[in-house]
Amino acid sequence: MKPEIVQVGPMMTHIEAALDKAYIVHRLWEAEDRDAALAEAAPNVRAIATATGASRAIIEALPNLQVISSFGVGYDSVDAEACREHGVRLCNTPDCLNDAVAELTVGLMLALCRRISQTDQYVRTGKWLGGNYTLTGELTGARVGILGLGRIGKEIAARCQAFKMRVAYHGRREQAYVPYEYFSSLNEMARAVDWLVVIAPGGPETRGIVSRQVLGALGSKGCLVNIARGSLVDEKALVELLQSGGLGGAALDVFEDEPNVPEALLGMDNVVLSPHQGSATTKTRKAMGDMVVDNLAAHFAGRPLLSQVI
Ligand code: 8YV
Repeated sequence: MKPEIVQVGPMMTHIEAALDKAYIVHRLWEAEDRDAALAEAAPNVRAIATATGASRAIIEALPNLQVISSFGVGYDSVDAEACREHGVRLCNTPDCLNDAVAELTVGLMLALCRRISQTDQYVRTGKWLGGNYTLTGELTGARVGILGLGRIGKEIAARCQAFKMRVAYHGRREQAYVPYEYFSSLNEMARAVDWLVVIAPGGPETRGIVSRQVLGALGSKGCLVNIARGSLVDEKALVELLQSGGLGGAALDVFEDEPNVPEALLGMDNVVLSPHQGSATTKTRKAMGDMVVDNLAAHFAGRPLLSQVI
């Protein structure tokens, strides 16, 4: 008998095909009456596969739930507290996306600093024929502060070093054997750097930590890069400081209310916008999907999970 699982929302084709092979899959979004479908399946369901999180309501609707396999390294959309309370294991898809996310981070920094979107438009619209584009900034020699020197943060740091930038970091604690300057205060780091790169996990603990004060400390020449979660940044303050010139620029892959982006950002020249593309390469998303499937397989075979967070 195949184990029964719930899939909360659509996932990549290769994931769904692999799930169908191994499990009876209840695809909630396809049901006419989602709640009725969930209630009917509930007694036999032992796992959830999801790319869009799992609420307390769904976790508590499944009395025999053992494991949640979540797509993505960040699992802030899964109710971790409810998992702990009900003894549900939670696994994510770390590491396989480190390079893709780090690569896009540096790409966004280059795009902002060297005005790549604007210069592309400059050529396409024939403006070059009328004269050269204005001079831009440069990453070389600039100072970057990384908020969250975890696995992805370290890949970003290494790439920044390759660009001859000076790297510092802030996190809950100083790390041993890390060749970058540590700031115990985010505010002080923001004051000291030209670029602030946000790559700490989302969730209640980090909500709003890139506050108006931190953005103000980064200052009129400073640039913010957010490749983590919109929830870490005070988006209202960000917009206001960009408008007033209190902050130099921003490169944003994530937003508070995706896919909605504050209207005011759309017309700004000192802003680069990206639609949550950090891990969105064919290669990386395939690897993440495989990990969702492999974590479930490990669970049902009684082997250790590949990446257990709870
Ligand atoms: C994905 C991400 O875009 O891994 C993460 O935490 O934010 C991205 O890799 C996201 O998980 C898509 O569901």
